[in-house]
Amino acid sequence: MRIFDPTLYFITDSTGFSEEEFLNRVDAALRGGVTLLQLREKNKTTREYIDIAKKVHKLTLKYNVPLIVDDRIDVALAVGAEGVHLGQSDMPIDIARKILGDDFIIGATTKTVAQATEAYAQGADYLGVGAIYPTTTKVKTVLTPTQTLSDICNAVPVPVNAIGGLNKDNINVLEKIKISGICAVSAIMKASDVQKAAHELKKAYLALKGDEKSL
Ligand code: TZP
Ligand code: MG
Repeated sequence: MRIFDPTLYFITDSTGFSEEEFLNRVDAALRGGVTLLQLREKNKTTREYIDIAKKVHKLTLKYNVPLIVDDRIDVALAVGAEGVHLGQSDMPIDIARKILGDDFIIGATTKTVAQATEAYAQGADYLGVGAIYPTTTKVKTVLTPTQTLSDICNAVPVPVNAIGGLNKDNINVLEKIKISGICAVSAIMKASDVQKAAHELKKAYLALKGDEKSL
């Protein structure tokens, strides 16, 4: 079963935090109501990635939030994570689907309608599209026009999440676009009160979509 709620998709970044502080922040974000969590590590060895993934998975399981591992299907399998997120340079979605089976959540980064329809046809369960705004998070990306985001939403039946520089004060550009949720790194990870930041971002998004009842 691949049931997940993409409403508030928190993507972690451990840069600059001790492990204890990082895990405390992940826990606070979960308390604040994130509905999906991606562990994103770019500079760890495989062993380090597995070690932190196990610890994060313990937390996500406590809140019944699926854990998605960025880039690495081996790490996702090793820790029994619920999913993996694959970019355009990572393992192709159809091959990942063959390896991981039907129960695994597989997400894909796409920046064009062509990439989106291909990822969907190959078995992606959701798409991440952006960057909507410039971001301070370390990532190789370009800005994606909101029109392209909208076109992608209309082109595929799976959930599409907006990503990139999003915070509670700038998501209004997404109001009329048929996204299923938003992704955020810094707005949650670097907040002085992580739990509150997650809660307020979710509240702002649900208000924008006229769905405050879901809070
Ligand atoms: N892909 C496109 S933008 C981005 C990724 C991983 C980073 C988003 O981070 P932030 O801090 O929410 O702008
Ligand atoms: Mg990636």
